[in-house]
Amino acid sequence: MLKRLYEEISGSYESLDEGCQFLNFRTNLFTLKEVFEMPDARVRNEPGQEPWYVGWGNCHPDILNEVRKFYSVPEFLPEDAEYPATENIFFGYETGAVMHLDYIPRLMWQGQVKGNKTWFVVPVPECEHICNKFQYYVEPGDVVLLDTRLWYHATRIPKGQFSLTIQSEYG
Ligand SMILES: O=C(O)CCC(=O)C(=O)O
Ligand SMILES: [Fe+2]
Repeated sequence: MLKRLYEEISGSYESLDEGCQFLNFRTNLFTLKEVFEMPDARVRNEPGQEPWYVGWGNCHPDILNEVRKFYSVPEFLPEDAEYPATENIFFGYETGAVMHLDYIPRLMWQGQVKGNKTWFVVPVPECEHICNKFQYYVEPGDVVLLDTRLWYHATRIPKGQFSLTIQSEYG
């Protein structure tokens, strides 16, 4: 469905050149178009294929509207919170996100839609004397709230599993 939306809605791929970030982590695919055009066997992570894992900002208003028909933002977020007009999608197999900090203006929430994932969380050096690293495992339906600006984070998906996540900000 996502592939069809990006192919049919004009200007959608271009939105990624205009401030909406594409993250390829360890994957050798450098644009969303390349992701949607990879061979079927690799899409399904068949034996012998190289696993892929990517994320991007879904900030084209028409595509965001379509995708939001399938979920709503977590109901327990503060009623007076400010939300950006974009959400991020992360999906793929196995490798997950490399360890990083986010440079974002607000706090983030992330809903696990499909598959399971382990998060590895590490404090910034300023907090190492009292903060400990930790990890946790999420399943479909779990929502993560983590200040990803203050905690380094990486993710890993169990071998052979596909993970799909919706992530955005509130503040
Ligand atoms: O879901 C992932 O694999 C990484 C997500 C992430 O980096 C984030 O939400 O800031
Ligand atoms: Fe992040």
